[in-house]
Amino acid sequence: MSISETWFARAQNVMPGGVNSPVRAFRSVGGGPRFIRAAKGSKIYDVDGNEYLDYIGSWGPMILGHAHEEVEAAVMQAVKNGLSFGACSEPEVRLAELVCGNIPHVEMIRMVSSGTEAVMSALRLARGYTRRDKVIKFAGCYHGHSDSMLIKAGSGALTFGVPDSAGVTKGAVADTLSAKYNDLDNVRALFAENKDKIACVIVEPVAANMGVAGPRDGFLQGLRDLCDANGSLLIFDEVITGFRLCFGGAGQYFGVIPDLVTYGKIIGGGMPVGAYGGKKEIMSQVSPLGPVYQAGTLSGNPVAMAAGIAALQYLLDHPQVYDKINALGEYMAQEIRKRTRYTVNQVGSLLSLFFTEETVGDYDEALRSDTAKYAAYFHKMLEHGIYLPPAQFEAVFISDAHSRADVDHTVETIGKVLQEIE
Ligand code: KE4
Repeated sequence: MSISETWFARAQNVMPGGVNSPVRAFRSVGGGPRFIRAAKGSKIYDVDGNEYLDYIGSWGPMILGHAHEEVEAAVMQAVKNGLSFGACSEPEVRLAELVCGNIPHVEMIRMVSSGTEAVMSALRLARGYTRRDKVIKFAGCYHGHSDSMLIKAGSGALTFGVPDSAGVTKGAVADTLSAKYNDLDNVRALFAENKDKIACVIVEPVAANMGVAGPRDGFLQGLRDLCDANGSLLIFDEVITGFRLCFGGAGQYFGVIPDLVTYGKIIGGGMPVGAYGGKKEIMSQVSPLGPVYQAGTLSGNPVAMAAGIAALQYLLDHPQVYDKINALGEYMAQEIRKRTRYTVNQVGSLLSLFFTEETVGDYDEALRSDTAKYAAYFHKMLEHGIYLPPAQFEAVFISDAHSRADVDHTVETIGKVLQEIE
């Protein structure tokens, strides 16, 4: 038995599925997860001493690579002053000023501790601000595990949401409507069917939880126009795209300005941080200033803030990081396309290889992928020391620590592996 297997056996005795987040259990690709003991740059190291070239980067936070000196130094320094005060502190103001001072459409921000918490709070704020109940999300987009977001994909555009998890009540999803990504007509129909009842549309401006599927030309602007025409708010869930496509995220990258944004991952530099923000007029509705309640013991935690400040400051001081990782993403996608007939979607430093030859622009199309083939591909790549997402419907994340040589080695291996599994 490998040491990872030994640890996984122990883990399953005391944690559901042996994990603290389902995707880590390798259930959609089979086999047992690797227990990771350390990471540095673009590499991770498991408890059996294996080295892997890592394309998960903790699912997005590690845009600068693992164990970045400046982020680690900032955390070590902050720790010396104590771990948590439950009181106001300078670091939370500094991180808020870094975001609001550099992203014009975020005039005010509230820190929380995860992307889920950011989305849950932003939805409550949109409902409180508009005094409307219904929200529109898109099939295949994931916005964390708050009840109202766990509805069956494609649960019928004109009917109530259907729970997609045990324990989520019909009532909890009754006001959640599911639309088709990249389909403005579908959204238009929802607005027509629910006149003056829709508080907001929440969207991943680049879908990355069905695998990567970018917005088709005009889609995001179309959502902006529909929200304006109907007095609804547009929420960009930028937990993945925020500070990744460019510092200003999808709003800046595509030139479509949301009313609210949610953040996670990169904003915490690898520590547990989420946030939601937007126009001051809307954010002023949040407690204690306004009637929309939201709170959190570890919100604005000074050690987590120190990591976020260091990561975002580095990105502001080194904008060339974006040129590099976005160019590497484009290069990797085009090199993979030379080696397969399967579909490769890429936006910036995010990409996915789908095991289908058809286009993938929405969830139904993503579901045409051959997930068994993906599983075989995943394990062969793992054997070659390349750690990809253990599920077809996730994204590859490229970091500033990845080199052109890393990508060349990866695409050559992909070429070989695809031949082996065909
Ligand atoms: P967290 O609560 O996991 O911090 O964020 C939830 C979330 C919200 N919005 C988007 C667009 C997200 O992608 C996520 C979480 N992303 C997944 C990766 N697909 C996290 C990995 C996991 O669940 O373990």
